[in-house]
Amino acid sequence: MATSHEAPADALFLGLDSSTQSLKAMAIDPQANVTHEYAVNFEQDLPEFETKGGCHFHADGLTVTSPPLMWVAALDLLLARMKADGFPFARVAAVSGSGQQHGSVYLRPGTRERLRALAPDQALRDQLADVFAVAESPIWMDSSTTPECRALEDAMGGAQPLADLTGSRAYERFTGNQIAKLYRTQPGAYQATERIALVSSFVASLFIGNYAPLEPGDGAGMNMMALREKTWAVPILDHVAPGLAAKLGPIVPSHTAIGSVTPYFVKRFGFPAGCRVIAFSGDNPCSLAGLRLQHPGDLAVSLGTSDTMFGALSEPNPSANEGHIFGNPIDPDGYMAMVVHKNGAMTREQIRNTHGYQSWTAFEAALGGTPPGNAGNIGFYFTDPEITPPTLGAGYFRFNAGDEPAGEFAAGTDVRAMIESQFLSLRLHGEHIGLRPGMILATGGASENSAIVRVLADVFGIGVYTGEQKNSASLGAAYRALHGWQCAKQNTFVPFAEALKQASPFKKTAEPDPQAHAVYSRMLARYAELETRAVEMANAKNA
Ligand code: XUL
Repeated sequence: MATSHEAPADALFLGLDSSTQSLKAMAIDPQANVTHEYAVNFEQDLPEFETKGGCHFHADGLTVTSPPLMWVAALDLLLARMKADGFPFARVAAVSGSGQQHGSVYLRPGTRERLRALAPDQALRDQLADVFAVAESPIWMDSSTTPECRALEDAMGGAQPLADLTGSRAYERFTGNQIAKLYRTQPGAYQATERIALVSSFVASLFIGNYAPLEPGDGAGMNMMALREKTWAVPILDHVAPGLAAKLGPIVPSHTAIGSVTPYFVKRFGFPAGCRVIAFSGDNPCSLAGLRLQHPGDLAVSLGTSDTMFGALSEPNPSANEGHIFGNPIDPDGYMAMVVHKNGAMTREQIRNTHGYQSWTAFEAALGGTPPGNAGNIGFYFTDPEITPPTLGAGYFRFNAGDEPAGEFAAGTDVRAMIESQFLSLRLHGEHIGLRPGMILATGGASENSAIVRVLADVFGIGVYTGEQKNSASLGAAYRALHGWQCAKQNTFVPFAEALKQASPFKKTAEPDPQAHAVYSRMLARYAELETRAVEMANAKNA
């Protein structure tokens, strides 16, 4: 079988990441080593768009948008910086990209022709300022579409049937609900739209000089794609707005070469004329690629501001109560699932500070000084209303070994209850949607704390690998450029692991203790019951 050796030794594969706050580029060589990195920060580098962290927060407290022209201007600036730095565009064999999920771009009739005929002596922003039917794109932080969400679930027979069909119940940020709101509140703008793109496919459109198709990784974040068939769910489109299918265009497999870079990029920057563009995907799917979660059961646990667990799976089990299932961007027959905890790092810091620990070392010593299972003490720590499990209110709820509410825990008990609770919740809710780990890759700040990683290994009963992989979305986009290029070259699907086999392996940093794991497995049913009570208590605080 042909391998990545077939790429010319000096070939580069370029991955872009158009995220909430910045546009990044990362280039890799055929052995998957990172060779170049660049970034444009929207707020700092493009102050004329007057964003906070790339966003416009509206007065209603719910609506959050970004100007799509800013994303275009960022590409101008990024490529200009790369050129000024002497980046060897002529060596780029393929480009792919990542986009913040759910955000949508509304393009006027004739945009396709404008993209095809871009003048190479002018910036993109000067040529494309008037192609947007909607000047402010709704993005993933928007939560203004609750009426549309309830209407969609009602139309589809409930939240669970919608989840079964699309991979998620209705969520405010998901694009179908945003389109329904646009049609209701600005029907003229909807009618004046020829193509609705996601952030990912919009940036891809700039590169190919044509409307770019969607793929199932990002497409699943719209509440409109039939997850298993990877085609539009026609009854949903009919419900959302008239004439929608024509505005959305097709969905193609993620590894598809969707075109070559348009002459604009060849003439202005020196890309080779045959440089392939591989379908762009969402940032979570691209992170899955960037962390090389290439087999069902490969999971990443990202311990950051929010804690996220996501991974590859072959059998999706969508739930109306937790998580999302998306298409898998590196396996056309597979899926990826994701569980998000809002209360991650801030809660760890809160408990650390409450008990006066001056360092993470002291916090970890306290964790190490208490036994796995915490002598039956269990706590729930919703510093903010939680996403998984969904709560309306916040609060800390502690229970003793007799299942009675306990006001306070001693410091060490509290530290352990909080860490165990964070991981038991990931295990419980991950299992509900089919995430059963064969290996875990821990990333993010807290993955550097070995006592915390040890609890993670014990709760799941498997070894944990660590490998701080910053910018996993742009790296994943670069990997996907290499992978898609291989597939195009061989005219068939090449396993991602085969295309990336030269990438350096991650390091195993924790092995589970079988006895501790047995304690957690016994604890899980009780934990689930107490969680129901804690959620009721949190909701009552909000009532
Ligand atoms: C995923 C989500 C966020 C954005 C961030 O559903 O809303 O992770 O993708 O860019």
